[in-house]
Amino acid sequence: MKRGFSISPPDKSLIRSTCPRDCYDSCGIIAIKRKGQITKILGDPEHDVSRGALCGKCAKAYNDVWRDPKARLRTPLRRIGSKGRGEFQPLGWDEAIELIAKRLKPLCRSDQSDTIWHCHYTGTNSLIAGQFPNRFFHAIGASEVDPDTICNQAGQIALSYLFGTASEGFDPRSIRDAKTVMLWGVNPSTSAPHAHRYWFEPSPAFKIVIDPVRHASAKAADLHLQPYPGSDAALAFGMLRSMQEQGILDKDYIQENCIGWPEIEKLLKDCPLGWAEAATGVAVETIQLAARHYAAGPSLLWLGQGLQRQRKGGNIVRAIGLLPAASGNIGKPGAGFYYLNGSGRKGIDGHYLQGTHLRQHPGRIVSHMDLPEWLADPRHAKAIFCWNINIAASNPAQDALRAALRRKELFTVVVDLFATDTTDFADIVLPAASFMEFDDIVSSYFHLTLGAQVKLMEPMGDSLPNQEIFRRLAKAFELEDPALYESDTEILNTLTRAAGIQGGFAELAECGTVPIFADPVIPFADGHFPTPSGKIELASEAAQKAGHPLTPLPLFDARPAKGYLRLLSPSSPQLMNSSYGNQNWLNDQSSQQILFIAPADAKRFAVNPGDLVIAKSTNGTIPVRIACLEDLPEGTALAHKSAWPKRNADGVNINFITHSEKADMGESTGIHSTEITLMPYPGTTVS
Ligand SMILES: Nc1nc2c(c(=O)[nH]1)N[C@H]1C(S)=C(S)[C@@H](COP(=O)(O)OP(=O)(O)OC[C@H]3O[C@@H](n4cnc5c(=O)[nH]c(N)nc54)[C@H](O)[C@@H]3O)O[C@H]1N2
Ligand SMILES: Nc1nc2c(c(=O)[nH]1)N[C@H]1C(S)=C(S)[C@@H](COP(=O)(O)OP(=O)(O)OC[C@H]3O[C@@H](n4cnc5c(=O)[nH]c(N)nc54)[C@H](O)[C@@H]3O)O[C@H]1N2
Ligand code: SF4
Ligand SMILES: [Mo]
Repeated sequence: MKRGFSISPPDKSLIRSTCPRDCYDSCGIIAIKRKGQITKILGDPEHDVSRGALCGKCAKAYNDVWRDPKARLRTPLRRIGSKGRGEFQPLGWDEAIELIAKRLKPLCRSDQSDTIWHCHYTGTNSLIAGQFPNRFFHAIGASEVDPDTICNQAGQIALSYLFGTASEGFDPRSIRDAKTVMLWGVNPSTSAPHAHRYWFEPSPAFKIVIDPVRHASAKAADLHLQPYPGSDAALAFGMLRSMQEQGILDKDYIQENCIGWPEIEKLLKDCPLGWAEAATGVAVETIQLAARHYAAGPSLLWLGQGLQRQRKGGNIVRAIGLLPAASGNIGKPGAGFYYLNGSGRKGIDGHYLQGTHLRQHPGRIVSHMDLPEWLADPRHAKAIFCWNINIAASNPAQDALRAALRRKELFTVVVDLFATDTTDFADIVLPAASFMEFDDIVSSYFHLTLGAQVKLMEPMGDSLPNQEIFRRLAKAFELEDPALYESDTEILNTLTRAAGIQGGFAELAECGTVPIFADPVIPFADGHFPTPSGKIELASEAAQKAGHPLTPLPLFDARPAKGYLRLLSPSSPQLMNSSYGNQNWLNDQSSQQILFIAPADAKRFAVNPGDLVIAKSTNGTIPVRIACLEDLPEGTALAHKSAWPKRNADGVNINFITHSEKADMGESTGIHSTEITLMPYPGTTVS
């Protein structure tokens, strides 16, 4: 497994590590160290994904704000101004931990530990820093904001009804056997730049992209289908109907592996291609062509996470999931679908990592979409911890959320690397060490690999890795379970050995990244699916029992009413969610929220590129700067997600107008179904 590189001259050393951002790529990193100091962070030239370069955003930030003592939080802080203003004074760790324990231990003792909330996601996606703190919250019986409801839960549930799991995706290496690759509602050119450049773009397979936005991955495709947002279930049924008409359904595969096909066939009667065109805006011939290429296979299908952040996102993913089943594009080389690749497949035991066994007094679990309401209620919320998350930038319906965070009695603790919009609301801020400052493991959710995150430098100031912070809290809370104090070394070795790396973490660190399987894995090759019936459940009684339709349905959203635009707010190429929102070069460019619209819509609203206008939704209004984009269909607006509101000239970002309406499954976000209208900026004469 060894991969050598020369280390010379003697004052210079190279250290391998892995990028732990919430990103499909999981790039390999090389740190150059001279005289004990990191001088440069680069992409590892020998790494299969990064091939010598990190993405632009990390290449900049890891050599700038992430290592800049002036930008980083270096000591615990205690609030001295009013909530939201970000005025603090420094504290020592002992004092900070004691203040928290003093305030919260009485709640635990008086059976009110479920009024202590914790809210976390993937600010760092490494295994220990990303999951160990759950042990503390399980042990005290805290309530949890259901993490995936901010991101991808609807799709997970939809795919679980069909296939029994959402986390056994295709192995990206199987692209070598694929004749067609179809990307549906995912934009790797932004959200997985290396997968776009080295995996998708150069593939000789026939490439189909289905996305309302003609982004760079769509431009690199052989065929781009540009449906109206929220109409994809109708498109999937249109493609199925076309396969039926062309006689290219895989009836043997359906017969052997699926239950519920007769119910789908009944639905297909009402899905003529003319109807699909009217519902989706995609021409009949294009639907036929896509259906032909996809069904012929072998075909890979990548279902994006953007796709399911829709009002009917669960139904959409479930409907698209019919395609690999009905065309037999599963369980053979070069075929399969992908949404997420879970670390469980690599031998990682999530229950062990998170200490599920510690959960003796389960608190509540509520959706991010309901967070403002819960936080606003003094009976149910007395305290909240936010760690690995920046809710005051990235959650929808900011006005309501911020009003709740401003509540005086809500004791708020925020753990982060930087002074974010969320730390501004904290009573106590705890400084986290960055991924460069401790060892950990990165389990890619695209590639079937594990990567070593290796300590490159000492923690900045007094900052500590998440896991150490929660060990200290456990001690102050006088908790006894040894799992709360397990050392990093022990966990790292347990995890690597469970994944089959016999030399433990040291061996992984030497290699950088290792593939867990020597050859491309073909999921479901044995025809067994972890559903109640063991087959693909095109019709699912489990779904029906949970209050959903028995099968996916050929539904599509109505177009926005006259004068309204559907707002998509996906990943920005320059930000990682809200991370890097404090890079100065970014803020110089985007100090006002940019709203892209189609030229025809600019004409309709009588606005010009560069105009400042007010964008209004049911959740509020913000000033936006108009830009025109030919790549958008009429009636659709695009604004990238999660710039730092406080770095914006107006103190806002797009999430001040996105709504918190839930998708149809998993109480998950339906953020891309927000509708907006445009109004004149006060003092201007836009019509
Ligand atoms: N409008 C709109 N909004 C969206 C979305 C959308 O599509 N549209 N997408 C949503 C999605 S998919 C997601 S995942 C969310 C995520 O949104 P965010 O919560 O903004 O996610 P990140 O920026 O990845 O990380 C959050 C914080 O973790 C911090 N962090 C990094 N490393 C560490 C560490 O080691 N310890 C600690 N304690 N903190 C660390 C970072 O500094 C950062 O402030 O945004 C959601 N918001
Ligand atoms: N640069 C960068 N990379 C990131 C992130 C980031 O913020 N910046 N965030 C990370 C995170 S947390 C996540 S979850 C992933 C998400 O990455 P992706 O899975 O790529 O998801 P998004 O970027 O949210 O949106 C992808 C596409 O979904 C499309 N879409 C929206 N609605 C519909 C619809 O109704 N139908 C169809 N067909 N398409 C639709 C949007 O137009 C967009 O092009 O990216 C990760 N990578
Ligand atoms: S954010 Fe993604 S693309 Fe950028 S360096 Fe990290 S893993 Fe690579
Ligand atoms: Mo996400």
